Amino acid sequence: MAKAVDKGLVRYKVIDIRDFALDRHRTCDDAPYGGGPGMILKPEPLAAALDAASACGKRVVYPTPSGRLFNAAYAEELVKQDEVVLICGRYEGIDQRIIDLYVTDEVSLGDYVLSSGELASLVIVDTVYRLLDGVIRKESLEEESFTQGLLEYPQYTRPEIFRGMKVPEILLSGHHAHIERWKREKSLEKTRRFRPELLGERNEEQKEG
Ligand code: 6GU
Repeated sequence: MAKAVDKGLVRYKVIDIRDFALDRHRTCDDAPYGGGPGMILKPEPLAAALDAASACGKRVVYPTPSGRLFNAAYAEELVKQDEVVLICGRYEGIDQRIIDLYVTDEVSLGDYVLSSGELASLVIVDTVYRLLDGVIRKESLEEESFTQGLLEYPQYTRPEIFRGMKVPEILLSGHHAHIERWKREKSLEKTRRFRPELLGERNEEQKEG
């Protein structure tokens, strides 16, 4: 991403909510009302930090395991925004009133729990910035959208023989149509093996389309 920043394609600002704490200990968390484990980020410092980011009226994304699933289609939607505010939660989460007042999108990366909202936010940032015009070659993105719905086929580079293992003959043949068919077959094989539900979804789409 540093390259994209140097090229002027992306700007980012990191805000430390502790700078907006109200006491001399710079406290930003407290125990949950109603009991339960862990600590919750207090609303006042977070609200002040969001105001400093002029969050009102902007897309405000809160990465949380209890959100909607993050995927490529959602990343395509985010990249259209001029500005996105990401809230990095910690511990058990943030006060619900911050969600009610500021958050437009609650987004989960998958069915597991990360301790760090920072890490989740960085995953989202990384997925979105590379979709900006000029960050990566158009062909790479087109290839991705072409294979969308299928997993990537296996890739090889030189040398032709590595530890006795040879690159599939067809990739050396120069026969473009055969190579494309091979890639598609391998993609299908891999998808069937690791993500069979994706093939189901594709069939649904084809029926509807
Ligand atoms: Cl978005 N945040 C955290 N903390 N854990 C997660 C997640 C997000 N998505 C999956 N696990």
